[in-house]
Amino acid sequence: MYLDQNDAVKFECGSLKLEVTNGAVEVRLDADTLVSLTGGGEVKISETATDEYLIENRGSRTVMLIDGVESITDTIDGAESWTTNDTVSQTLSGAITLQSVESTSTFDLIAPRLVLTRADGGTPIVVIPDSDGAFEFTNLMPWSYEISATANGFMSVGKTEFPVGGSPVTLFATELRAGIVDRDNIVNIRDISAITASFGAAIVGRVDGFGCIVDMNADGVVDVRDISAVAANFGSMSPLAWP
Ligand SMILES: [Ca+2]
Ligand SMILES: [Ca+2]
Repeated sequence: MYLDQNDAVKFECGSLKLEVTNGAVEVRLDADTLVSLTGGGEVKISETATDEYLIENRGSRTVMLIDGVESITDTIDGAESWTTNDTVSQTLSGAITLQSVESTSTFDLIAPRLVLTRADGGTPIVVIPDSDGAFEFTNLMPWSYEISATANGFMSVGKTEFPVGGSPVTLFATELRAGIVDRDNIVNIRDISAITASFGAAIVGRVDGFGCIVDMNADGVVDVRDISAVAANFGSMSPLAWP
């Protein structure tokens, strides 16, 4: 795979030869490695052994080799050997808010989480947002990912199959909507009824005697703010799409 800004790239997969006549190019030599070459010139990359490459600057202009993870910037002068043992690093950031929750000091009770998974599977990466709702995933390998934002009592928000590539990715800020009271995935009359039954009650831990989450905004009391937050989402189903 390569990203070519000016169609001046030739890439031969079999012999792993890359030639750049000018402009900037990023090329993924294998699934784990991304090399950024910036500047003009003519560059040839050839595989000299398994996971070892020879990069030759054959032009008259300076060519920079940027190693992803350690941010090494090297000027290629003549030829340089290079291996693929480095891991590339990229960041994905964004911010979430929770409907009806004015103070993020209650985040601990509500436990929002961001879960990131490679689109082709693998172990999920879980991040807890900061006290202002901001989150960041670091040291990501450029790949296609899926993300889900979850919080107890709130509908999840998810985004599928989006790329994280050569530059940092910032997702749109998103609000998680209230309504997962009885813990099924649809907001309906049973959820409203459960909150109404606890109206005016002081609640510890957001939950009533039946295990329903009735204090949506985790302020310790069940009142009109909790009911109206859930009623606003009547008929909605979790998960919702990330904007
Ligand atoms: Ca429900
Ligand atoms: Ca409340």
